[in-house]
Order: sequence, then structure tokens, then C-alpha cells
Amino acid sequence: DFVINLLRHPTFLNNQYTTKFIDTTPELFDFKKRRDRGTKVLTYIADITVNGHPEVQGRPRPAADLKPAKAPAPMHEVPPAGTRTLLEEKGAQAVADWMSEQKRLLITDTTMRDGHQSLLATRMRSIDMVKVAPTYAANMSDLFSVECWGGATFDVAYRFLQECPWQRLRDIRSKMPNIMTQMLLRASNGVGYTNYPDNVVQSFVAQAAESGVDVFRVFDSLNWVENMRVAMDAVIESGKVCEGTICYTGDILDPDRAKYNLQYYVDMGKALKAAGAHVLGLKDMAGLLKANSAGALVKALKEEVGLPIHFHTHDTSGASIATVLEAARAGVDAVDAAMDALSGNTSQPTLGSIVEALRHTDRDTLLDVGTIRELSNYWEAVRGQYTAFESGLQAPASEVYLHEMPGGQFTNLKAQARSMGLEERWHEVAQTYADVNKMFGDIVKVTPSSKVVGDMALMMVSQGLTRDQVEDPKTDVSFPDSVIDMMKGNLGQPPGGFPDTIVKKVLKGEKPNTDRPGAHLAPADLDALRAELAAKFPDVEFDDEDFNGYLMYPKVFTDYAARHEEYGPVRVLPTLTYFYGMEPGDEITAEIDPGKTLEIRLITVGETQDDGEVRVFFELNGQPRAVRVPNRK
Ligand code: BTN
Ligand code: 3PY
Ligand code: ZN
Repeated sequence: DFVINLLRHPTFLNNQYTTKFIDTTPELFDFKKRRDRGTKVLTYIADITVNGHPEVQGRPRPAADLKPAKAPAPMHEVPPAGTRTLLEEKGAQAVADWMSEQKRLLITDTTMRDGHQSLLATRMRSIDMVKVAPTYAANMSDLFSVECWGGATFDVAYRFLQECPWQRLRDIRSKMPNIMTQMLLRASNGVGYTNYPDNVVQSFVAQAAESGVDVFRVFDSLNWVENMRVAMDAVIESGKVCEGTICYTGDILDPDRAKYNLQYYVDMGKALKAAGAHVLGLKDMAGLLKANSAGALVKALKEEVGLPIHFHTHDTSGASIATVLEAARAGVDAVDAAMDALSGNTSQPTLGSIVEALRHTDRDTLLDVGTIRELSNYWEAVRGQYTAFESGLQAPASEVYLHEMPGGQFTNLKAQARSMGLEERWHEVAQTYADVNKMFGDIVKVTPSSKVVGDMALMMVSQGLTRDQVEDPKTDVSFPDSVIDMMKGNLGQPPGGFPDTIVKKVLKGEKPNTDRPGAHLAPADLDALRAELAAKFPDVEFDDEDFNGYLMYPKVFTDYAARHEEYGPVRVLPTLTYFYGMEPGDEITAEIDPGKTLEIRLITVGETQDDGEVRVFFELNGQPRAVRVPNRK
């Protein structure tokens, strides 16, 4: 049966199969009469058409006159050589050396990761990225890298978009073979919110490298280099670029924040170099680094560490372009920016504006502003499909220097506050977030430590508790689980440790762990876990990518896999169809395999039957098809 399925498969017939073909083509194993993928996808469309998508219910709808998102035409048939070409030919150290030699300021485009993570709650779907990847390859081959993976995008893909993050990576990689891809890795916290056993981190990094990540930006949420080594070693071992990263907080020019002074960052930079980093990342996740501080910091890091420096910031304050220009003047090698239409506010500074600001200077980026505008027009149309996930943030604000929330957390926390009925008290939440930071000893706040601070702040505002009350041994406080976990030492140690007062209060006298969490976590039993996953889905063949998804997020992956059984590869649907279903008379095209398309027309939606089911009538490639879905409304 298998051989017959294989020989008849269009991908096989078209000669487009690779060594992964058998792993990624589960229908080869469909020996029983099962619903085909086309029917599954129709079932999904019918379900959304009848019941709506839970994620967009009650949210603003995209404009009725939204322009279709059409990627600009590639200017070359064969993509010009780029940074990936260099990495493949000469290796990671050669990439780092090349960076240091460049006079121009190198640019990473973050649109496909941090841009939408920070503006659209991470909800951008793969199809909108993969469609434009050939244009990037042909027209933007002078980019340093394209950040398109990791951070929050991994679990959101499975959890909310019903798609496989690994497939996104592979698809972008294959359509953009010349520019380095980049991911954000939370060191021992992987792409999750908790510390994983060392062997899980190692397995994940090896798989990410194999599936297509070229640059790994590795950071620790408490800036604890000790807790970054396992991930960094795994990256180095894979042959890819290891960007060991400092998270920036406080203000090096402020004598009251002496804990995070210039020397602190220089020492950390040296420690990361000693740990094997090829590139030094400087990650200003909240956008706190002011222009003057950036000049001093970059100069010191360049002189005293000697690695090429890659700077990342957010425009929450509205002042980030000044910081970028000052960093460029001080000799920073590369900076992150988002395509104009997905830039600004809690996202990255504006790519086109940086390029313009440096034109005709000695740091000229050599990127073409016309090409950037065309791409940005594409992203503008893409963004228009995600109106439901816009935060409504109207303006930049200096309040960020008070609360210090990371750009990627800001809109999430605001949404969480809204769901708890605290939206009008947002400024109180911001002040409390700052109070919690002080109570925890002034820590770096970035995923996952930022989530812990946010959980605590929301709890305090909703229960009307002040910092004094929380710290008072006589007040009974029931702390969020994430706070207990962090005080136990399960995310590692901040510089100087957590204050005794809060540790005692949270742990009620229990002793915290102060060693590296991975040092006392038992290794995951990989064979047993593989068997556990297989037992949940006897008819499904899982590959190593799936298994690594399961290791990171057992429940999220299991739920995704179960929905995949029901709805098939819904990633092929246009974004508006995915979120809003279809209207009678609508027609869409979906490429289910390379060169194999489904032409789908919705004819009509029937009445709800006595059994609560609705029949929805389609035409699939000209053939009438009806599917039944429950009416859950
Ligand atoms: C989500 O869980 O929010 C994202 C995945 C979408 C699942 C679809 S939505 C319509 C249908 N009804 C469900 O309960 N799940 C699927
Ligand atoms: C993430 O970890 O997702 C971040 O974007 C941190 O800044
Ligand atoms: Zn960021």
C-alpha cells in the first residue's frame, strides 16, 4: 500500500520529493479509507463559516475594501549570493569576521518575527511570510538576516494558528536560500516559559539548525551566562552563528541604577565571548537604551570585548531611531529594524527610515529604499488582514521608562488586563509592574521573567495589594505559581540573587535552589516520550520536528495534532478565509502541494438539522462536495 501511495503521490511524480518527503507526507500511510485532506480543509472552512473563529470573535474586522496582499516580483531568477552563501561556504566564524570588516551598517529585518509579535500578538500566518520569501531572496540579498523564527512564534503557530512552526521555517528557508534566517532562543527556556532539561535544549537546537536556522540569538531572562552555556554550546556544535546576547535594562548613565552600569555590561560581554559567542547581541527588549547611553555602551563593548555587535531595540518610546543612529556612530555592526508597515511603537524602528538616515554617510546600508517601499506596501496589505489583533495603541510613550515592559509583552499584558476588567486601570498596572520589579530586586525583565513580573502586578492590582502589604510578613498573600517558581530558583539567578525578604515570604521559609536549574533537572527520557506521543495517535507518523515540538509543549502540540487530524493542512488557506470562513459565491485557491491546487467555491450553507448539524455545500475543483459540521452557536 505504501509503495502505491508513494508512486501515485503528485509530489513524487513531480520529482519534488526530498529525503523528508516520507516524513512530511503522512497521507502515504493512509491505507484505510480516510477523509482526504481536501475534505478536512473543507470541514474547517465550513466550521469557521458556521461558528466563527474563536480568536476574532468580538474584535474589529478587516476593512471591506482591503487590497489583496501581492508580493513584489523577484528581480532575479537566481537569487544573488548573500550572507547564507557565506555561512555555507566558509562557516560561522567567517560570517563574524566579515561583519567586523563591513563599513556599512548591516540590517536584520524582524518583520516576520518580532514585528508581528510586538504589534499583532504574534498572529501572522506562515502563508503571508512564505509568499514574499522569493522577493526577499531576489531583491533584498544585502540584508544581514531575516528574523523569522523563535520567541513567541513557536507556540502561537501551534496554539492559535493551527500550523506547524517547523514547516514555516523550512518553507521560508527553501524560498530564501541566500539570506541567513535568524531565531530568538531563550537559552535553557528554549522557546517556552520554563527551564528545560539540558538534553531537550540540545535536541531542539540541533533540530532548528537542521530545519533552517542560521543565526541563533541566545539570551537568558536574568542575564545569567551560566544558564546560557548549554544552548550556546549546542549552537556552536551545529556550525551555525551563535549570537550570545546581553539583555539591556536600567540606564548606564543613572547613578541610582548602579547594578546595571557600564562595567556590568562589559563584564557580561566578555563572559559571552569566553563562552564562545561569534557575535555579541545587545538586546534592548523594552527600548530603554537612550541615545547617549548607546554611544557610550557600544563604544565600550567594541573596545573591550572585540566581537561584532548586533543591536536590537523597540520603538515604544518613539526615540529608538536616535539610539540606532548613535549606536551606528559608535561602531555597532548590525541593527534590527522592521519593514515600515510593521514598525514603530512596541515594534522595531522603521527600516526604511534608518536606510534613509544613513544614506550618503560612511555607514550607508547599501539597501535600496524603492525596494523597501515596495515590500512595505506588501506588508501593509498583510497587516490589514490582522485588524482583530491590533492593540489600539495610539502613540509612543515615555511611560516605558517607568514600567520597563518588553515590547513583545506590552500588548499581551494589556490584553490580559482587559480580560480581567482592569483596562481603565492600565496606568496603575504600569506603576505596579515597576514596584514589583523593585520588590524582586530590580531584575532583567524579558520572557519568561517579564511574565512573572506581569503576573504579580496584575494580581496586586486586582486584589488591591501594595508592595508594603506584600512584603509584610503579617499579611497573607497567595502568590501566582510563576512567582513561586522563580523564587525557588527555577529560572536561575539574577545578579546578586533575589532579595531575602521576598524569597522568605514567597517560599514560606523553604530553601531555594541557587544552582543552575538544568544541573538538577533529570534528563528527559526521549525514547519513552516518543512512545508516549505515538500512543496518543496510533495512525499518525510523527517526525523529529514534531517530536521536538512535543518536548517543548506537550499539551499544545497534542491539541494541535488532534485538530490536524480533523481539519488537515489549514495553513494553505488565505488568511481571511482562515479567520472568517467564506460567503456563498466566494471562491478561493489553495496550494495543497507544490503545483497542486484546490479551487474551492462555497455554494450555500444549509439549515441546522434536528441533530444540530449543518450541511455546507462546496465545489472542490469543479466537483460538488457537502460537509457536515456541528452548529455550536
Ligand atoms: C484556537 O484554538 O483558537 C485556534 C485553532 C482553531 C481551531 C478551530 S476554530 C473552529 C473549530 N472549532 C474548534 O473548537 N476548533 C476548531
Ligand atoms: C521573546 O522571548 O519572545 C521576546 O521577544 C523577548 O524580547
Ligand atoms: Zn524584541
